[in-house]
Formats: sequence, structure tokens, C-alpha cells
Amino acid sequence: EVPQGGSHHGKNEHSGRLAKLGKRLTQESGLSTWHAFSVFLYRARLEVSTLTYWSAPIVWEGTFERSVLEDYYSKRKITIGLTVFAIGKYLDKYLKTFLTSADTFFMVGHKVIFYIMVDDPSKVPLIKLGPLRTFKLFQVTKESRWQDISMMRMKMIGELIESHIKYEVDFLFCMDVDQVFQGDYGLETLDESVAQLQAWFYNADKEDFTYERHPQSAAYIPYQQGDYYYHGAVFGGTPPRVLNLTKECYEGIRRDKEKNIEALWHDESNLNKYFFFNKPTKLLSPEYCWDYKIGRSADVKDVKLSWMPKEYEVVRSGSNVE
Ligand code: 5GW
Ligand code: MN
Repeated sequence: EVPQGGSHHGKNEHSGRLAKLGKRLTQESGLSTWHAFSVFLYRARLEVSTLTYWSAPIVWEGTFERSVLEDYYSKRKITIGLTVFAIGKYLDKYLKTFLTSADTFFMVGHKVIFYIMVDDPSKVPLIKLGPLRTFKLFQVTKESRWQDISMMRMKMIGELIESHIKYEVDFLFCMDVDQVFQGDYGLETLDESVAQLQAWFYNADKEDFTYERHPQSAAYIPYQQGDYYYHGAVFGGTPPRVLNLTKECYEGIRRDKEKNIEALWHDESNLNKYFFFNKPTKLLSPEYCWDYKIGRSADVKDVKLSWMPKEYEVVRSGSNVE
């Protein structure tokens, strides 16, 4: 029998049963309790892939038991960081929704530090954060090309990890601002190195992935290669692992710039190259970054974060951001 949340048992009886099961699984497998549970629960969603060929879990709703995770982490008192950039029109348009929804749904009951990078601090919305939440605001100069705004994030996140983040958090997420949290985005997402499956491509064939296909680019992945198509809008892990990621991705971006070239999807292309060579230890299902424009999908049981609708004419006027 697979333990799942929301059973008909009383809460105490349910947790008692889970604790017993956790103990047995741990003894049998030699794994830590929460890994033992992951290994056990990955069978809970038979219709989707829940494990990569290098044995990283792919987290889908139903493949984790939050009470076990809460119990495990309650002894550690962890802090989770979340970086977000809101430059130019994205500050007015998306930051308030992103922060308000993150306050409600991101790592409920745990300490969170938001690292907010803006070009105009006077425009940051005044919102009242929950008691376990705090934020640090940084002013950055606005790149004139939007591609550079997106790509320079890799450089700035790296610098911020070295100056602040590595001393302050146990786990870090880095996200796009044009998204909204809609359901609990919790401990099940934490790991050493976390990648997000891009919602439009989670079922696609490898040849159709929009990897960079020119061998001259640092982000090049040949047609027969690659594992998954990862989304540039969400990545995470422990600070040293994310630092390594941002350094490598920025180095790829810099090498391309020297040759006067740019990968097809900018930082996302470089991220995909990085994760191809440095396998993530955990993958998040499209439920963790869903696009409602895709329509209904039986695979998506519970959306935790979704794309905000984008009017390209409004936010991308010409090649300049302003
Ligand atoms: C503006 C015009 C075109 C593309 C990006 C921007 C832009 C991005 C901007 O003006 N200000 C800004 O803060 N950004 C940051 O880069 C946001 O955090 C944004 O979420 C991230 C990536 O850009 P996106 O969200 O437009 O990229 P996609 O791949 O989601 O379309
Ligand atoms: Mn985005």
C-alpha cells in the first residue's frame, strides 16, 4: 500500500503508520528516511516518469509525503533563499504578484529570504510578508538589450551567492518574476541540484528540444544527445552547487559574446548544456511551472507555480526594454 496524503485515517493514526513505514524502509534500504520514501513513492504515479536513468527523482504530486519531510527538516531549522530580478516594466507588471503569492505558498512554515534585484528601488511594492519571511533588496543597472537582462542574471546571482547567500541559506532557488505561485511549493523540491522540466517539452522527443544546435556555441548539444529540456525560469540547489552552475553558464555566455554569437534561448540554452554535463540530483515536474496555455493535462494534478500571461507587445517594445 502506498502512503498518500489525505487518507481517510485520522491524522495521528496516519502519521503513526507513516513513521513505522519510514523506519522499516530505512532499515531495509540503508537510505535516509526521506530518500527511502522517495524511492518507495516513485511508483505512486505510474503514468508519468518519476525517476531519471541516473536515479534522480522527478517530483510529481503524489510522489512525496510532506509530513515525513516536515519531520525530517524540523530538526535542522533550514533557511531557503529565492532570487528574483524585476527590471524595467517587469517590476511594475510582475513583482507584486510574484512576491505576494510566494509569501503565501513558497516553503510555508520555513524561513525564507527573498533576494530582490531591481533597477528602481522606489518602485518596489509595499507588501507585508509573513513572520518567517524577510527580503534583501539590491539595485542593479539595467542592460539595454533584454537578452542581456536575462543572461546577466547568471553573473549577478553568482556574485550574490559569494557576497551574501552562501552565509545565509541552506538551499536556494532562482526564478523568473513573470510567474505566480498557486499551491504549496515545499520541502519536496529541495535537493543539491534542482532542475525544472519545461512544461511544453516534458513529453517531447529529444530531436524537438530547442537546444542550441550550432557547434560554435558553448551551449551546443547535438541532435542525438541531451536528457530533458529544462526551463531557465526555475533552478536551484545548495549555494555551492548553484554557484558552480551560474559560473559555468556565465562563462559559456561570455565565450559566445567574444565570438559575437548568442545561444538560441540565451541563458536557458547554457543552462541546458550545464545540466547535460552536470546531472541535476532532482527534477521538478511541470506541475512546478505550468503554462495554462498548454490546456488541460491529466498528468498535471496540482499546479504549484504557473506562467503569467505575457503580452509581448507591451513588455518587449522594440529591441529596447523601455
Ligand atoms: C524584457 C523584455 C524581453 C525579455 C525580458 C525582459 C525582462 C526580463 C525585463 O525587462 N526585465 C526583467 O526583469 N527580466 C527578467 O528576466 C525577469 O526576471 C524575467 O522573468 C526574466 C526572464 O525574462 P522573460 O521572463 O521575459 O523570459 P521568458 O523566457 O520567460 O519569456
Ligand atoms: Mn519568464
